Amino acid sequence: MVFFPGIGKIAYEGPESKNPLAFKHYNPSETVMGKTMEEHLRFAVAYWHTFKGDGSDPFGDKNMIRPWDKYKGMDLAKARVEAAFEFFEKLDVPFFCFHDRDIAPEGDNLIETNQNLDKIVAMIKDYMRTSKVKLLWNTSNLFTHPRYVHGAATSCNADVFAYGAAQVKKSLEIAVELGAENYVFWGGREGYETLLNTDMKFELDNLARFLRMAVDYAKEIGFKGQFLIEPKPKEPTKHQYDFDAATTIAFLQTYGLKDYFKLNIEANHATLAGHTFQHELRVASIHGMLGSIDANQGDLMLGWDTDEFPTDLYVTTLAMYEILKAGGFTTGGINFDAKVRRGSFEPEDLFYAHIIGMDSYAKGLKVAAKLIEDRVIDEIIEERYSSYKSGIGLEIVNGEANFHTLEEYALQNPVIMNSSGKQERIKALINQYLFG
Ligand code: XUL
Ligand code: CO
Repeated sequence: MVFFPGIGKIAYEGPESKNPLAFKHYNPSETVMGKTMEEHLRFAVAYWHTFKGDGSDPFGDKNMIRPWDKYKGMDLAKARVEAAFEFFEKLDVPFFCFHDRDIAPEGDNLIETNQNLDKIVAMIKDYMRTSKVKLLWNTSNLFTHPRYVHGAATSCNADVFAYGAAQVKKSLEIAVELGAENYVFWGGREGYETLLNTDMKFELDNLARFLRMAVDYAKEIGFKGQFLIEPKPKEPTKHQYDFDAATTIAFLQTYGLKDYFKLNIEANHATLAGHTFQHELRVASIHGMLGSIDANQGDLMLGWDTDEFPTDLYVTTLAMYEILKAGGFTTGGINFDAKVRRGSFEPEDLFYAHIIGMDSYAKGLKVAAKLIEDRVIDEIIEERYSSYKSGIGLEIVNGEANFHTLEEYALQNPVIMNSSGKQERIKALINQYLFG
């Protein structure tokens, strides 16, 4: 069956095109800094928002028009796979991502649930044989089912810990089966609602135990992909343990797990944590832990995860700047953890949303590459810290200074000259690169 009739392959038509179903900036084969755009950006469609999102919110029932909705149960799961691969091909996107429960429904027990998964995984594998689309990452949904009310690895109930472990075990086997390039841990309900009933230290110890078991099992079954943790500060819990990049890195370091993980940084999670996306990318990057990104954007007027498709060119440019500076993606990529608005309920809106997201990142990539090639920001930074290149600054950096020598120096230099940070001048430069 054709799920998106009337829509052909989305082609690159250039910045002047008036065709809403064409790329204006994303030209997969165009080379930027020695790699094609397709290789740089490694776009992925998020299965949950695009093929399961129904538009429902706390105030309204589902309203999305989806051609696969006439099916039920496993037939619906199969129809979604068909629709997904049609969508991937038409959009010419090289990757996708899913949670276990996105692709197949839960059965009456774990055995039945895993049998459902096996059927759909076999079908996906079959599609992947003839398609160029690969699995950027998969993950386990350890938050929707009522059993996860108090979390999974950090639940107060050991039976829930065990069930979550069984679920991740199965997901890792699926990751091997489908050749996933990464496996993501987003701490769904790993956090707390109130410290009055929470043993925080014990829950963190358990989270580390859980992750250690995952590392061991991945080794046992030969999973070669990269483990990623996706920080988020709140929602659904009041306080999520993987609050932000710095907290997550400190946690991994404390428990001796740092070498086994990188981070999947999500734009909207960064802003919920009170950081810019660029900040979170920089923190991950300077610790050598920038793995992948979930590309979306929040609404600064709203305090929750709105998961909008990315359209803000300033943000996409600075994100691509950080990613290029970190050496670009290796196993990671750009996953659109984004959903169309409730008002955008027609199937075609799924295409418009991905096109603007892909174009926004393609434009961001081009501008960021130009900023790097012209050494615009590099020169500003070099100049700004130049006092550490010689004299007393170099002595500090080389470990040749101490409080005695620094006091002696300060006594001889009573007049200190500072230079302007030139923030407005720098932003003007970036605007020139963005808008020509
Ligand atoms: C939730 C979120 C998740 C993860 C995968 O805010 O971002 O969809 O990306 O579990
Ligand atoms: Co996400």
